[in-house]
Amino acid sequence: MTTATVAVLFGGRSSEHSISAATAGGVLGAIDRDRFRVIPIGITRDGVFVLEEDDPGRFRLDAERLPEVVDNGTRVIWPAGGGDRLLRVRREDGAEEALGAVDAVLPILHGLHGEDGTIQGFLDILELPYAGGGVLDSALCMDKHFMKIALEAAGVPVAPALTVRRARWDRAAEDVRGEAEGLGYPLFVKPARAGSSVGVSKAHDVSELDEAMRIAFAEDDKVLVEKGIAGREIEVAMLEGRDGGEARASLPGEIVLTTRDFYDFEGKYLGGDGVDVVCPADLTDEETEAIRRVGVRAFEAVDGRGLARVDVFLTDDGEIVVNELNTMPGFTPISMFPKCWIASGLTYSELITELIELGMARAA
Ligand code: G1L
Repeated sequence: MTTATVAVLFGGRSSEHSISAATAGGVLGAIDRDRFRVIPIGITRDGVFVLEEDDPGRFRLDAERLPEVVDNGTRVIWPAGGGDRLLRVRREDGAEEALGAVDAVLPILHGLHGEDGTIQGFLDILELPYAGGGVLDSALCMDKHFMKIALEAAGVPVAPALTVRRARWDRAAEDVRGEAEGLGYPLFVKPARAGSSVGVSKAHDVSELDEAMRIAFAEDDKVLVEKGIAGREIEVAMLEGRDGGEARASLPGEIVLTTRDFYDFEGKYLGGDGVDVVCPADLTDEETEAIRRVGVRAFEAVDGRGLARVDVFLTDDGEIVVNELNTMPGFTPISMFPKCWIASGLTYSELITELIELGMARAA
């Protein structure tokens, strides 16, 4: 078997720096070492690319301290472009060393410069193959306003919503309150471009709307006010098709809330208290197939590449409404995306292999 060299990129200038580092630790531990030689590249909170040790244990989440990429004095030197794939490192003493030709990059990054299409564009310019979403789907899905436009245009059912810019809220809040009333409470108020439920809250009536807007505007100056859809929260994991074939949908999973009002940041990352991630979800065969079809349509609507998690609501009437797509879903073995593929017959290691191979095949 030939081995490919994979640069694993993690950390970065994001509030989820540590989640990214801990996820990378898990990936370093699970990646198939018979097939891949790994070059771990950390990005500090200041945006410096440093060469990391190839040690999965360094970035464990269960430690007392959250894992963190620190400036160790090394500097990663990216290839020069034009087909050059040689990655190098400059050591603290100024000596430069070749690390090898990179066959694929695995970007495990969130937020700013992570999942917004910018790192993907950087890698496109360097002509380095990479796993996961491309420029367009990443950028589209980063912005809930534009994601919804793409889904609606493709005829994919989404929750009715209005987009409110800060200038309008400051100028004409009363008009916005009226339009919100028209959508009908409860409403979800979300920053357009913050990930992982940060700044999201639920307003049960107009008295709660102003506070929800204040919380959302603290994260972004564009906010979505969305009709709350009563239903089960079902998620389906998408993988790009192989050899030009149709995208593949996993068995759907379900976010089962036990004590929380909705699946917020704390529920997602800070312990499973009040939330269960279940896959496969308890669904009829018809429901399962309908959800998988919606997953494929949503993935195609945003020109999905590599992977995406498609989150939907399943209403009591059996209606499927797409809530959102996430091109950088949680990716520890207990996160929904891997869980769904594990339930569908892949191992965590095989899933990593598949994502890297899809990236390399796309570039070929
Ligand atoms: F494998 C992919 F597609 F490259 C990939 C990369 C990153 C899948 C999922 C993720 N997820 C994350 O990076 C994160 C959610 C852990 C970022 Cl904090």
